[in-house]
Amino acid sequence: MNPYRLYLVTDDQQDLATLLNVVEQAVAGGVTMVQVREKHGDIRAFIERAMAVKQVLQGTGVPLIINDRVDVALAVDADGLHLGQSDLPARIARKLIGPDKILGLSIENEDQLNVADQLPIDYIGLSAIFATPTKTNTQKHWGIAGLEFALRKTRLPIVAIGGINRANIPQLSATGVDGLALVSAISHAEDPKLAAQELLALMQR
Ligand code: TZP
Ligand code: MG
Repeated sequence: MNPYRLYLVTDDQQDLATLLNVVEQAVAGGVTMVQVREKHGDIRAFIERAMAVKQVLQGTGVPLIINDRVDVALAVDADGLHLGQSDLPARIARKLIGPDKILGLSIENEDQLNVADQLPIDYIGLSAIFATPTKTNTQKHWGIAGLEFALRKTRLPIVAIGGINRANIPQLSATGVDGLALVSAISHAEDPKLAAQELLALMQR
């Protein structure tokens, strides 16, 4: 099974109970991977939230990925780590986490895309596909044409992220992209389980 297919990235503005409910429901609805993304709290809080998400994922087969911080990924023995361009370099991170953990890297421009295949990473997060209020400090919006360009350019699986919702999923899926990563379309849905189910159904058409 393709683990990247429907990739939930958590919303760090949500309190722990809400976060855990979102993760539980989203997994029940078919989410295939979960990244804990914490941009505001301290490392201790990050570890606590990641540990709690890990417990929810226990036994589901859904991998837990940690955003940005190799120390947190190691502390909670996560399944993987997702790095940005200003985080630990991928080669160093790979040495620290070992060969078997999943390592993802955000790619924000064509120069970064050109060197991605030489890095010891498992997948690319192509950021950002569309403008999104969830992350406003993005370098560019790849759009559908940019996504198609990137898919031709790299041998690595690509996960599209940024502004993905029900309206644009058919177009995104038609590119053959490996996965779709979302924050708000699942985390802010009234019913995250139903949202995940509906998003997957749109991908299958
Ligand atoms: N990286 C690029 S865009 C983004 C991240 C973490 C946020 C995506 O959030 P949403 O709500 O799915 O647009
Ligand atoms: Mg990051």
